[in-house]
Amino acid sequence: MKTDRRKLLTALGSLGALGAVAPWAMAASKIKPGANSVLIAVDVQNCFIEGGTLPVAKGSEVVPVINRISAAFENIVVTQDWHTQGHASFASAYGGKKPFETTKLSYGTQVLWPDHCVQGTKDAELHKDLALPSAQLIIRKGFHPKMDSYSAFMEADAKTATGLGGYLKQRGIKTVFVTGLATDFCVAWTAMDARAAGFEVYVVEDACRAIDLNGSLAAAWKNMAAKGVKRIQSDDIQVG
Ligand code: VGL
Ligand code: ZN
Repeated sequence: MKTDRRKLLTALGSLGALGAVAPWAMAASKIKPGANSVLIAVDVQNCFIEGGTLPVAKGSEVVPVINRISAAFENIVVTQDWHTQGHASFASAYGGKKPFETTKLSYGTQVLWPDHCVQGTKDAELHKDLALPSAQLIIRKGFHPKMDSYSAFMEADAKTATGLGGYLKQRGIKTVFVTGLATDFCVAWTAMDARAAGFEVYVVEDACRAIDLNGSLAAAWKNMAAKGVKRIQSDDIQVG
């Protein structure tokens, strides 16, 4: 009886040891971005950070997360929301409209925003701590005065391409990891359009922050899941 018990304890001990090994063993199951993967850092600009014109709550928290995981990527693309003055997505362009109300434009319903990310302004610059020196392309979007572009692939009419899809395809990219601001607008639309263009798509949740307007965050995750976008955490990625 006594020895059986000791045997049992020894067996449990080995299980414990196995348990200790588990995190190491699990490293093998992390996602390792390959030469045909790209990291997209969406709109990590002053406008979307505390102190900017359209601040996303805790927006600056994405910066260290994106910087950290960037070491896992050979290919990096950065986007910038890049509006003309008096852009059609600005509430100020319409008499009697306030920010966060909507209006109908030729391509459908447009949320109206405070003036933000105007071309060439400090507000439209990338966050000073975003450290992605190996990024190969900066793609600017939303520059047509009468049309918005949340997505880095397709403008709001769903017909006008930014060129990013062609660029990535010509470079042999198959898998896209989306990070940045804001989860429920530019990140979500970029991720869904990447799927529509045939890429495998991951959104790195803790490398994004949301605006969350009238339930837009929950709706965005639902719509992304329906299109086959995979939701992961930065810790799921093998870095180094
Ligand atoms: C964005 C609202 C308006 C974004 C851009 O980057 O998510 N949101 N313009
Ligand atoms: Zn915008």
